[in-house]
Amino acid sequence: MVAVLAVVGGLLAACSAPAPQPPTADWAFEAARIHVHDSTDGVWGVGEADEPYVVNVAFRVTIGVAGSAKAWPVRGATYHDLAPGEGANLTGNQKGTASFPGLKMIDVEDVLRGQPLEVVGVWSWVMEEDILSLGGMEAKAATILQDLLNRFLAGGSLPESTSEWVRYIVDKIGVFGALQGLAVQIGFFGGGDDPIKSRVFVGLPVRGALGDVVDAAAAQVTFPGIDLPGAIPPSINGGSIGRLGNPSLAYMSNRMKRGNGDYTVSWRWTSPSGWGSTPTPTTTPTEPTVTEPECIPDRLDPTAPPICPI
Ligand SMILES: [Ca+2]
Ligand SMILES: [Ca+2]
Repeated sequence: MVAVLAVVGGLLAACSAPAPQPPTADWAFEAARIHVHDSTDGVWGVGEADEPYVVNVAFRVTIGVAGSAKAWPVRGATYHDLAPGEGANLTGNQKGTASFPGLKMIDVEDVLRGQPLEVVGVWSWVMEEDILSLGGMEAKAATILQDLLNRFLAGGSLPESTSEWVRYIVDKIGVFGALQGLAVQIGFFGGGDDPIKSRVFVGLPVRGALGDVVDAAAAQVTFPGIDLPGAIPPSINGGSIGRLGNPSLAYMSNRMKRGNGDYTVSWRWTSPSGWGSTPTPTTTPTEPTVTEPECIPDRLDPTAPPICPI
C-alpha cells in the first residue's frame, strides 16, 4: 500500500511540475549614425547645417493574445549640427533607445506547448529640427498604432506553418494591416519640423530550429513602403524583419531623401542581457552610396505609377 501511494504521489508530482519555460532576453533598438549628404536648411538661407533627430515609435504585441499591444514614442535628442558631407555616431539620448525587456526566445517545442509569439518593433522617423515641432504627432501615432496592432495581431492568429509566419506578420503590420490603417486615420499635419523618411524594423524573439525557419523566410521578404498623407509622420520607405540575434540586424544602413534633405541613417538591435553573440561593429561599416528614389512604389498595385510626396 505504501508503495502504491508512493507511485501515485510521484505521478501527481510529475503532473503538477511546471512546463519548461523558454529562455528570456532583453533587447533594445537604437539609431546609431546619421550622415547628411545634402541638408534641408541650405535652401532657406538659415545655414547649411541640419539638426537631425529620430523619433522611435516602439511597439510590442503578442499574437493571439487580446489587448496585448503596446506602443510608445521615444524622441531622440537633436544632433547639432551636421553640414552636407558630415556624419556622426549618435550617443546617449540621441539614439532614441527603445527597450524591450524580458522577451521569451521561443523554439518549436515552445510553440507546441502553446507558447505564443511576441513581436517587437520600431517605426523610426528621421526628422530635422527647425523652430517648429512634431505637433504631438508622435503620441497620436503611437496611440493609433497600438489600437491597430491590437486589431490585426493581438486579435489575429499565426498560420499553422511556421514558414509562413514572417510573411503573415509583414502583411499585418504593413500594407494589409496596421500601418496602412494608420495612413488612413492619422490625418494631416504639415507645419512642423522637416521630415525626411521613416522605416519599420521588426524583430522576432525566436531561437533554434524556429530561428532557422525565420531566417530563411526573412531573406525572401521585403518590407513595403507606405505613403502617409501629411508631412509628419514621414512616409515609410521600407524596413526590415528578422530574428533577434541575426547578425544582419546588428547594423542596418539606409539612404533616404525628401526635398533637399538626403541622409544615410544607421540603426541596430542590441541585447543588453547578452543574448547570443550579436556583434557590435567596432568600426563603421560601409554605408550605401546609391540614392534611393524619393517616390515609393505602389505595393498594392505594381502596375500603378509610384507614389510621390506632394
Ligand atoms: Ca530644416
Ligand atoms: Ca534646422
